Amino acid sequence: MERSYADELEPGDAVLVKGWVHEVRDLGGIAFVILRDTSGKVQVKLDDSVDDELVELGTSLSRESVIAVEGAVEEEERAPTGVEIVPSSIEVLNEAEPELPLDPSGKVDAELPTRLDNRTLDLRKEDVKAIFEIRGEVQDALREKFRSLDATEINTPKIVATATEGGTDLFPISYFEREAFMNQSPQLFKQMMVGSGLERVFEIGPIFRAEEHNTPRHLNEATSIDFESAFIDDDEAMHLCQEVTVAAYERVHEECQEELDALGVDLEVPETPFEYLTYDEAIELANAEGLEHELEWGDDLTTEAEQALGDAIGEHYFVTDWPADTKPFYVMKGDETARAYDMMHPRMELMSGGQREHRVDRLRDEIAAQGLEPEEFEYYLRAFRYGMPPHAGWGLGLERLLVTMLEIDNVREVVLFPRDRQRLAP
Ligand code: AMO
Repeated sequence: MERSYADELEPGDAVLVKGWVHEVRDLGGIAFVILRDTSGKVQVKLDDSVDDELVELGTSLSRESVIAVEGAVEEEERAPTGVEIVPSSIEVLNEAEPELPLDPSGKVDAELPTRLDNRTLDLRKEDVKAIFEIRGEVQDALREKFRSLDATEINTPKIVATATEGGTDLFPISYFEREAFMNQSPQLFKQMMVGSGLERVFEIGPIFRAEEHNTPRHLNEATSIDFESAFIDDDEAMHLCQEVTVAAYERVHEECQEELDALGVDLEVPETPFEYLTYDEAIELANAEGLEHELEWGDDLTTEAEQALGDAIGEHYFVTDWPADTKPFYVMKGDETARAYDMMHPRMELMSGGQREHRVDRLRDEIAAQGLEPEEFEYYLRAFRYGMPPHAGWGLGLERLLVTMLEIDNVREVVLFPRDRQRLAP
């Protein structure tokens, strides 16, 4: 018999359902096994209309064992889903140990490390599962949006020869007889692609950062949504980031109501256009809010400053025209400022990007000015010698997009198996 799911059972059906034992409720004289599958839960009734052997088997099942139940679906007003199954057979496919490391019904809270150590059990909880359903939906929405913008999806190498985002948070690995690194971002490769026949590209993929400290917003392996396009400038790039962000919110708003309910989130699609502040305006506004550590021109925005700005603005916003020294070599620079922009959520930075330096001589000088060896970037610089269009792009953190959208405190919550200073398995 073909398998049926818990959420599609109609009175009168003869069905086979498969899933986990969520709970056994023995009320004496009548008992219920609550079976849970990916679609929901259904009650299996064990009373005197059912074989004694089946009642005995059903009431002795350990929680979270995997079972297959065949039987008849009957209407039952008092059942949570309005129906119940009267079983003709129950087969134990896999028995769970009686002591569970955490409670998948969610009635008893567990600490995050316990949950991450037992992620499969943790993901049986409705709210945790909802996060990853939404994460999948967001990635689908992003791909659809990028494709509607004529961007080609690319996959760039994750084992690389050079750093792109500064040398301190780099993971070295041994690559046969040479030293190599885990990629900090697809930056150099996505730029090379806008000079190829592809012109406009995106990638949703892992980035690796050797962050020394555990924080609720940093991971050592994160997922970056990267975009890069030939023949656009900073304004258009920022506008596209806004559009892509809103497309993700809209999809979740339209398609994920059940998941949002499970998380208790009342999602509002952000209002557009997002506000634009220059860096100068941002530090002035932040200082006016009364910071413990006042910002001086040239400082990066501190967490405290980001919070003050977020409180003052209350919606997504961009910060543009950063001091040249705060930005990497590949961003186009004027005398004092860089044509760089960040997109912020009131809680934290979500995206960084910039108009890129496409003039090879200046790019080489910038690499050297940052204390790096231009020779090591020859593979990248070569692409700029044979026709590189003006271009711009950005990198948006998927985990930060999700935690801000879903009002979650810690980025680890939205990663199946997060990597941080302490955690390398599972
Ligand atoms: P940046 O280093 O600012 O820029 O990264 C872009 C965005 O990626 C996310 N992110 C992270 N999320 C979690 N944990 C981390 N350790 C982490 N590091 C980065 C953030 C951040 O805003 N190449 C440029 C982008 C570009 O210019 O196109 C870059 O990597 O949300």
